[in-house]
Amino acid sequence: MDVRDIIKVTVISLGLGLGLGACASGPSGAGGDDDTTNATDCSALMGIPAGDDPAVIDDLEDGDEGISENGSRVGAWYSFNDATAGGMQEPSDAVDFKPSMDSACGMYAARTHGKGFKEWGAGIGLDLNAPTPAMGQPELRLKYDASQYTGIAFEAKGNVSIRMQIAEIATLPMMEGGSCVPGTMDGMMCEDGFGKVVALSAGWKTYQLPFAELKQEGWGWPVTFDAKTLTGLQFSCLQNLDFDFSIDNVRFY
Ligand SMILES: [Ca+2]
Repeated sequence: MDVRDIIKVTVISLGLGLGLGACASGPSGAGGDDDTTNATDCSALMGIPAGDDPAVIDDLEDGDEGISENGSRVGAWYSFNDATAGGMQEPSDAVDFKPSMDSACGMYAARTHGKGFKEWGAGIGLDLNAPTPAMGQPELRLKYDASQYTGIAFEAKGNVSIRMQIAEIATLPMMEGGSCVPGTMDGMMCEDGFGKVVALSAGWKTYQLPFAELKQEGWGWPVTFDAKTLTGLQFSCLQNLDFDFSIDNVRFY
């Protein structure tokens, strides 16, 4: 942690302590970073506690793996990867997801880093409607109606490009609660959700992705995007990368 970070942390702490917009240093910033012109405007994001805004999916500020329990959503963050032998990802997909203390605004964000994945890569995701199943029942991902919204917004930073992808009933395998029958050939796979690639940078930036701009990649069953049947979101990077990226303030807009 250099001096600038210590100053930042102090500003954040003061901002939180006083109930003011934390890290609201404004577009001019104090650090002289290259990204200040597109820097995240925390003053706009910190004014409304996540629990009071039905559009906020999660700001990570409760420090746990569960998303914000508002907007009738219930689910958790998780890590995933292509399971290459020797691949390393933190947080591991074998344990409950843990937020990191390096945030766009506030205290916590969802960070993942790792290397050694050679098939298709790794990432982190969250479910929008996955209630804890009753004893003995399978864990299913249920649909969430987001048709009142235009798209997904979030803050992110990192050393790679990531693809934000939406899971919906039509791309979710049947065994997980979807309607997709997994095939074995190209063009007949499940989980080819609608998404878009964005290039990240070293400083936090705000990304806003309208549903209308999202596309499937083409290796799975072609389906129709239906904002009434979303099951989750994923943020992933490709294979053969030494990756480190963070996501915060995931929200509908
Ligand atoms: Ca946060």
